[in-house]
Amino acid sequence: MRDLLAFDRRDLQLDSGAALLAGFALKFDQALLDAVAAIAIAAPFRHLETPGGRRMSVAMTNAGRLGWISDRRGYRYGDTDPLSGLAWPAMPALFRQLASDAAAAAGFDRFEPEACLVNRYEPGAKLSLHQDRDERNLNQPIVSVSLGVDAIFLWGGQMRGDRVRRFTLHHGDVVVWGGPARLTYHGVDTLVRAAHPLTGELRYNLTFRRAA
Ligand code: MD3
Ligand code: FE
Repeated sequence: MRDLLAFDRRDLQLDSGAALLAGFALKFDQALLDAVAAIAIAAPFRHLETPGGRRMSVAMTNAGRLGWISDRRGYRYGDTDPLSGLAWPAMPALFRQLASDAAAAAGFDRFEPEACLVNRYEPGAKLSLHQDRDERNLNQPIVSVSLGVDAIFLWGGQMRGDRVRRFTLHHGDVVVWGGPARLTYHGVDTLVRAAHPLTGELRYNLTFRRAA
C-alpha cells in the first residue's frame, strides 16, 4: 500500500495505512453531487443525536444496504432509515465503482462497500476526534471522498491523547484508510465560511464502508 506522503502538498509523513489519491474523484464531481442530491430526496440529511443527547453539527444520510445512525441508544448500522422506515436509497453504481477503484489503487482488491455514509458540513460544523469502530470487520478499509469547501482534517494516533496533526482535504480528494490507520483517531475542524463553485458554502464527505 502507498503511504500517505506529502499530504496537503506539504512534507507531512503520516502513519502507513492511509493512502491519499489527490483529485481522484475530480472528473466525477458533478455526477457525485447529483447522486447525493437524489439520495437526499429519498433520505433527507438530518442532524443525528449522540448517545449523550447532543445534536451533531454535521448533517448525515446514507446510501446502500446499510446505513450508519446514532441516537440515544448508541451508534450502529441499520438497514432502514428511521425517518421513513424504508430501506436506505440504493448505492449508485458510480459510488460503488469509484470506491472499489480507489481501494484497488491503494492495494485493497475487491472492495465492495455495503454502506455509504454521506456527511454534510455547513459553516461552523465539525466532527470531534473519534475512531470508526462500529464496523464488524476492521480488516476492510474505509474509502473517503471529499467534495466542496476545503476542510481541515485532524489526524491523531491510536490513543485519544496522542498528538493531532492538521491538514487540508480538498474537493475531489479520495483517501483510503486501512491497515494500521484503520483505528486512528481522526476528526474534522470547524468548517470556515467559504464558497465552492459546485456546492456553495457546503462540504460533503462520502465514506464507503464494509459494515457487517
Ligand atoms: C481514518 N468523516 O464519517 S473522512 C466519518 O470528513 C468521518 O466527514 C470525516 O470521520 C469527514 O467517520 C473524515 C476521513 C476518514 C474517514 C474514516 C476513517 C478517515 C478515517 C476511518 C479510520 C481512519
Ligand atoms: Fe470517522
